[in-house]
Amino acid sequence: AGNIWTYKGSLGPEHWHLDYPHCGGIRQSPIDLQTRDVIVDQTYLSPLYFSGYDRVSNLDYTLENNGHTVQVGLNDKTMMISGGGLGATFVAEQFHFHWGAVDERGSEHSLNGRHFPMEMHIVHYNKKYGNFSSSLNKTDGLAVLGFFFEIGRFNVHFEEIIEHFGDIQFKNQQVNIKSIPMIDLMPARLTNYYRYVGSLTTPPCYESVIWTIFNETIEIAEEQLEEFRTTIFENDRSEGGVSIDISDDYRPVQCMFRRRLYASHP
Ligand code: SG7
Ligand code: ZN
Repeated sequence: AGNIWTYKGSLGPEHWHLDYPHCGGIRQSPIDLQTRDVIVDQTYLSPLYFSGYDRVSNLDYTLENNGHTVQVGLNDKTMMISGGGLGATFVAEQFHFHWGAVDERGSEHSLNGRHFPMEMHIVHYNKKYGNFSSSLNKTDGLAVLGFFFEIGRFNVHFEEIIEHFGDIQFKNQQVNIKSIPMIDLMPARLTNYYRYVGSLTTPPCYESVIWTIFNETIEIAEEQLEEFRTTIFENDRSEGGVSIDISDDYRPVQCMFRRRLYASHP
């Protein structure tokens, strides 16, 4: 099996399953969140409990261009989530983004068929497996929190990330940045969310993710989104020549098959 994949062309999402068989499974992500079909369970889907999300951490964050996304590594493992029907404690490992070349697309999940210009994923691993890589392929290994973005006011908190994009323009570049309280990067109201079981949205597409997608969006200015679109490239600096931007790094929505979508709110 090869170990390269892309979002376009002959190594694109329609072909991932050839080298990564899990990508052809029946619990894949992302999905279209159809609010008509949700099962509302306000007792089970209580508000999540966030621990350490309101503090700066002792260690810097690691901002990285991995050729598929902009990723921020959370180096001290002090942020955790529990409750909200997760059934375990999950430790925050990293967060990253999926964005479009234009405002009409970019998010991986959609809400009643509507896509958003960007989506952020905070990836957590199940504390009982001890670390991220041991959790990757376990049924209850990962919990990812998803947030949609909408174009709006300038977001000072995300600017603390965006202002370093000049140092990670090319694949495999990374830079340490000052930690930011995670709560500052999230919407104010976190009580309303959708829940379903799914997968990693990139190869190897392991079906190991409990997905939580929040109803409230994050505001970001068009000019800030433009920085994602125009300054982050999928190629190595050494390749020279024309640079290809990472925009449209989203997987198309997958079939629900027999799964159910749950919501914490009517
Ligand atoms: C992004 O999405 C990266 C990946 C991540 C993948 O491409 O952030 O992270 C690493 C470490 O390469 O894969 C295993 C993993 O976290 C898929 O994550 S997602 O399902 O939340 N989109
Ligand atoms: Zn993601």
